[in-house]
Amino acid sequence: MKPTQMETHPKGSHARILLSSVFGPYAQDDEFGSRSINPMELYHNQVTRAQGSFSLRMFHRSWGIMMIQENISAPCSVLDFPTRKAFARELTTNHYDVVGISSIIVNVGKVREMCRMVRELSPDSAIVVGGHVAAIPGIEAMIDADHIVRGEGISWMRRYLGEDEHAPIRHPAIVSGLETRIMGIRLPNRKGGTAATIIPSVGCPMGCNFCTTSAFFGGKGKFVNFYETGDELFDVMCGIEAELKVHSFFVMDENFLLHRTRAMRLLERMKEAGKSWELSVFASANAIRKYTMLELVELGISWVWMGLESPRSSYSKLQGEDSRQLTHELREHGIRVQGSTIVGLEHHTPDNMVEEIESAVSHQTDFHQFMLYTPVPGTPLYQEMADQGRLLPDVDFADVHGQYKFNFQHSAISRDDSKKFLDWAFWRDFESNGPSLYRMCQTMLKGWQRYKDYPDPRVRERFAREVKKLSSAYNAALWVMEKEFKQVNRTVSDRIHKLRREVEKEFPVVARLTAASLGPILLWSTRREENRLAKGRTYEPPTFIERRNWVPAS
Ligand code: B12
Ligand code: SF4
Repeated sequence: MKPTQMETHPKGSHARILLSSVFGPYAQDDEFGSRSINPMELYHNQVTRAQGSFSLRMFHRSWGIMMIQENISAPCSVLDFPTRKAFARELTTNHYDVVGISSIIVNVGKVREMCRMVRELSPDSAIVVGGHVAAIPGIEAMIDADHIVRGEGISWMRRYLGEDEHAPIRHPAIVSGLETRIMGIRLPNRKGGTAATIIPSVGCPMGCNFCTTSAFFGGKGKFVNFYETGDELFDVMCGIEAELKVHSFFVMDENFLLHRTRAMRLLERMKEAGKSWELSVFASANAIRKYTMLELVELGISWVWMGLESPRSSYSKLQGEDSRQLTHELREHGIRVQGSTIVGLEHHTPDNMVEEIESAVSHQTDFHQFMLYTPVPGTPLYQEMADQGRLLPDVDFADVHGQYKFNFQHSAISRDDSKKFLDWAFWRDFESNGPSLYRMCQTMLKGWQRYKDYPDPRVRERFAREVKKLSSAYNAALWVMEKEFKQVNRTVSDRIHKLRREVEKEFPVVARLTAASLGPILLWSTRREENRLAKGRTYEPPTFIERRNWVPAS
């Protein structure tokens, strides 16, 4: 039974819905497609994974199903990060008319198993599968689902339940990161202490040929906007600020700064209302260049995730940009930069790969993500590789995530070497630039020094808020990093020392006191963590169950 065309559920908005992410545990090798190299952690998976106990560890909820739940009026449970047992228990203790499973491509094996479980434990339920997994060609034959949903899911689910698909989008209050830990310490879950996630749109109109999010929501020239204007966005952010008591927002929009009119209207509203917000955004270099540094700073941009593809590659976002200069400038203005570099582009060879990685590392970003060039199902690149017969047969989808080995025949680099280059890139960035936490401290201090007397009180307040951490706990962390990094790279350790002295000059009493009191404890926890990691310690997210419009089954 594999109809994918639209039909309305007979119970409409009275249908009882379960929306689930795929089951864990995630950070281990198993037959369902979990891989130890592919944990459910943003930074440790693809950014700071070579940084040992200095790696930033945290989880992020499955926002797609949270958005869908918030925007339908049917009784609905969201089950996030279940175990197989928890999923089975939920299916058997509550009767569901519809079971929605959200997944990305790597987890297709888990989707298959979950569909099987639904058929066995809740045979009357209709199964709906959505998220990027739906882009796999021939998925209909791989899993036993009733509906496979490609693209935007809120409007699909509203149509399926006979609701108004064009109704305004309500935004759930989402705490961005969970169970953050670094240097062996789990940070306390203080209300308002973590950013809120805001999702203004899905997709990206730039349409780079390898880009899966762009392709999934329509490709070049297309994307789905949930909030068109700065006014709408401002209102949503005010609501979430009040509910979660946050000043900081993780803006989950593939290219937030590209939409200048919306961003500038948001800035106007922030100024009128005296909002001292911090925004972490994804943006391409040419979109960033549409703003002056002061505009970015006043808009509260404090962290930018930016593609830094090789200057020799053909991706339009870097044309004419000197990305090294831009990175430097942003950091000088207190804006943390997370660079993103692709390893194994078409023009890469064993002879130029080292030089290309060195060029990426020389950007001296705060964070650096490296990813293998990967044709992912649903993208133009995948089609191209398939047409050229270059996709490698027998590569499990569970291994197609860009952090392991090529899934295609590269013209010059072997599959095994792709992993070696990728691992080396992470290591080289860590070794020559130091822990990301140290680099962030550098950027924070620069921002504070430049803007502490700025005329706009919103801006002063923001930098003062950030620097509070630097003058206390982060200075203790600098003391530890300086000590521990001596064994890795003495020059970097000396640089950390210099930064610590500068911090202590700005904040002579607090900074010294915290380094002296908290430093030794952090040193102990860092070393303990290093030992645990060496013994194979991994981390898993907790399971969540959240019900909305809920009525117990009769
Ligand atoms: C947050 C995030 C994560 C979080 C975890 C989220 C989670 N709980 O699963 C973390 C950081 C841990 C993570 C990890 C990984 N991620 Co990730 N992640 C994202 C990110 C940045 C945001 C996802 C999001 O919430 N988007 C906003 C929501 C609204 O969109 P959405 O999820 O697509 O949902 C919409 C539709 O897809 C649909 N939909 C979704 N689910 C369902 C369910 C039903 C029933 C229906 C009807 C519809 C539907 O409706 C939603 C609303 O329109 C995306 C990039 C992006 N911009 O989307 C990458 C992304 C999803 N991740 C990706 C990848 C590859 C990974 C990793 C493999 C890491 C890596 N090496 O790159 C790991 C996998 C970890 C694992 N073991 O599973 C890819 C997926 C590629 C693919 N085609 O499958 C993406 C697209 C990034 C990219 N451009 O490459 N990720
Ligand atoms: S600019 Fe970034 S998000 Fe947009 S299509 Fe290119 S890679 Fe994807």
